[in-house]
Amino acid sequence: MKVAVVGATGMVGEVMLQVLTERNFPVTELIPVASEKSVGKEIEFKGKKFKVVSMQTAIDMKPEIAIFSAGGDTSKEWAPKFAEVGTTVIDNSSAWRMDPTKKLVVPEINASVLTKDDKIIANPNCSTIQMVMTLAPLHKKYDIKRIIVSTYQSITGTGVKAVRQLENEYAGIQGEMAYKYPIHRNAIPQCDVFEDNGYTKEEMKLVRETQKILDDKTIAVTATAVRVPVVGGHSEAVNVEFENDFDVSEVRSILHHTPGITVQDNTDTFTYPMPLYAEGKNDVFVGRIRRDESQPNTLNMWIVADNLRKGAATNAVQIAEYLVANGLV
Ligand code: 11C
Repeated sequence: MKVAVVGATGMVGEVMLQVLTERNFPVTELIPVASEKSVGKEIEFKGKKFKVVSMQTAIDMKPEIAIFSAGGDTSKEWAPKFAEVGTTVIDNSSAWRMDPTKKLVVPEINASVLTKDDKIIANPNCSTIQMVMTLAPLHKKYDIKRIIVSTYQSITGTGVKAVRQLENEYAGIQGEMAYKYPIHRNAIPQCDVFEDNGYTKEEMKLVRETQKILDDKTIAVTATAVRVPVVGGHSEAVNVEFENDFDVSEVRSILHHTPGITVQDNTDTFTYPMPLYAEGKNDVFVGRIRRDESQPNTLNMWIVADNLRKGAATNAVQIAEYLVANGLV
């Protein structure tokens, strides 16, 4: 496969190259793409050096697959141009996710919706992916009515500028701010911009994307997304009310048998997921699984994943793997 990685020099792009290598994705020719100021720079992939090219050069090379991690505006402008030359685009931005003509895919859940005609495929938001990975098998069995989620999100979700802000604050250096407030020793109850309803865009992604991926508009979701000074991954406290009752040990067993999920749940041994240990891993980790004793048919869980891996690069590469395995590219 001739594969273009758009945004190859960014935080997600770098992890993308790692994941493509680790999973031995059949890349016969790598085309790293980045903004004009990075054109000509060299990046390393599988021990070889590759020169970063411009968007137009990459389109002229007609890759079979282009994985985009370059922001919504870039994707809106350039993804259709790749699609026009026959490239299948897997896009990490929010540009196409809620477009009814585009599929929003977490391979373990709904890869079967993909066809050869899907030339722009949307990768969901990181905080949505880890939540639906855990909820999809439970929805199938117990039927979800309502989800209340509070997130504790890694600064890597904002990008390299936020990592620099935290490092500067540790070192006591006054530098460029990614956030309106200090992040060191803080928790900022704002991820992304505010919408008219008083929720942030990140919170509304959890609502809209969950309903689209689980293909069920009746699922009620309410979210509070918070940025914390953590780098390893996003954590989520999820309270989920089902139509039907469940057995907690059966819930644990269902999750234990779900590919892509690791259950870490033992109060005797103080075992539960934490972002420090999720960093660099492809799985979604779940623990603190317990009944909400305040109302019927309701469960509490704590879900953690590396937002740059399963929340972005790994999910995108898994989509590419599905396309190849099923002859869709
Ligand atoms: C964050 N979830 O942690 C965001 C980053 O819609 O793809 C990814 C934004 C997106 O801030």
